[in-house]
Amino acid sequence: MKNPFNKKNKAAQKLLTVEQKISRRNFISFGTFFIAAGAAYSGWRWLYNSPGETATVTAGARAPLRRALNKTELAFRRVFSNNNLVKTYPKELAAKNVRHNEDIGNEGTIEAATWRLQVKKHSGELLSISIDDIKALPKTDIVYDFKCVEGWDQISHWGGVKFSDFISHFKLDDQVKLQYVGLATPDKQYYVGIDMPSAMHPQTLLAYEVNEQPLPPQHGAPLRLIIPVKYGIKNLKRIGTMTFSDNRPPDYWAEQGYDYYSGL
Ligand SMILES: Nc1nc2c(c(=O)[nH]1)N[C@H]1C(S)=C(S)[C@@H](COP(=O)(O)O)O[C@H]1N2
Ligand SMILES: [Mo]
Repeated sequence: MKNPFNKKNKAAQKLLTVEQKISRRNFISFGTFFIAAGAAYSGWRWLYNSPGETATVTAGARAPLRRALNKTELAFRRVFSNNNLVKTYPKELAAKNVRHNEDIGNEGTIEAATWRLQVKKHSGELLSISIDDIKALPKTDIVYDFKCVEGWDQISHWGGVKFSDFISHFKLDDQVKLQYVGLATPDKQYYVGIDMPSAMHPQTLLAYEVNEQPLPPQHGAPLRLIIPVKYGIKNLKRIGTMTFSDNRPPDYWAEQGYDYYSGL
């Protein structure tokens, strides 16, 4: 029998070159892996040791992370258009048991009959609007995939008045020339700031229904924000006040380090 490792054996030589190739490839891929892992680790160390941002309306994030978030916001805002609609679904696909998340500023129940939406114009002038005033406006429904930053999503069905219809009905057109709208719960425990283009997006609703039924307390009765172009954190439940400004309004989760824009 021939010695397969005999150098004069051509087949054996081929075999050896294949094995050499494999071992060279192994060396390269492991090497690349260790270099990449090392780079990832030092990148993480760099981020971890970098200073926190100066607390303003956003706080709690490492400065380089906040810079990156602000850059992605600019990129998002450049491509944002009110003609880009979030995907919608037939209502049969909407969840029957709508998931319920956190309730900061939305604990217990409040009396819808005495509740008022307090709209504070930039001039300081106040409007006080009842839920019946809002329900008298044309109703819009939307069935879309609601997304929470915590990693769950659910197709759900909401009904209410389009934010833009609300604005024109209550003659707030001069207010929406400002850059932001601020919303807060009546007790001011939860609050969000929304850039005006997103607020005026045609799918943004002041919602008072879920699955064609009045909103139950845990979903923000009597009125909540449904803003499909944003993550769940911006969809404030139990709206108490609305303000308009050119500065970013305070935002509960942005103060905890989350992205201010939180766009989808
Ligand atoms: N007032 C108030 N609104 C809120 C919250 C909150 O804690 N308080 N949580 C937000 C978050 S993180 C999510 S995901 C949605 C959840 O809405 P749901 O309970 O109707 O599913 O509400 C948003 N609106
Ligand atoms: Mo959320």
